[in-house]
Amino acid sequence: MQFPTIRKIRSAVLMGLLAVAVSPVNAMVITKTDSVFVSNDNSFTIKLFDFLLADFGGGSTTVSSVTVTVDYSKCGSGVGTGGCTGGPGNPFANEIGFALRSPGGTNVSLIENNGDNEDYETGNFETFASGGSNFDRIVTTFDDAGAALGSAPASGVFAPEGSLGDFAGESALGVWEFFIEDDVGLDPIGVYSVRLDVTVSDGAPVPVPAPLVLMGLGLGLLAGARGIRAAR
Ligand SMILES: [Ca+2]
Ligand SMILES: [Ca+2]
Ligand SMILES: [Ca+2]
Repeated sequence: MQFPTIRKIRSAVLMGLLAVAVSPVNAMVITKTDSVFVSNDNSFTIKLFDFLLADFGGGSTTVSSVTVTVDYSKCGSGVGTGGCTGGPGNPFANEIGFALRSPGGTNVSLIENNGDNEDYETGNFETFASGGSNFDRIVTTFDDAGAALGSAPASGVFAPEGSLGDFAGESALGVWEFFIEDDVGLDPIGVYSVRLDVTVSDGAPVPVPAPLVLMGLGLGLLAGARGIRAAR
């Protein structure tokens, strides 16, 4: 029997290292949905999402990313549990404010307005313009990787005004607050559901205990030796 060449040994060591590098990241997504209809007109609502220790299955509680999906209508006349009611008119989408606050107290604006309650928002401007007609059952997912927000509500995946990445590294455990506002009288907003998807993760490949690293190297060497035998 021949000893493995230097090249075979080198590839065997690389295989061992690869076995370490592909160890999976310990990540999971926790989803909470509030489907209680609320309407606001010159008022606001705060929806609470309680993330309990049991939700994490004994895994990490550290936030790596967050997305928020909102099903809503902004109406030029009335709003009900099924959508806009009455004639279209101008729904004044510039009145909308959406923001998310983490259990740690970090605020991220999703849609900005420039009036009334500003405790949860971080800017003093209006995301959307006035004009158009009923924005009926708009379903928007806010995701930092989404498209740029336009000047009017639209269904799809959009990046929020603030960065949901601001929550990364915080604890997901506790009460998240979702802020919904319509800041001028007439032309109400109706919200049908709010869904939070919070991904928690250890943030890096799970550390592999030393014996497993050695085992990976050993298996790599074995495979290398087999390779030599097969080649002969
Ligand atoms: Ca406001
Ligand atoms: Ca504001
Ligand atoms: Ca209004």
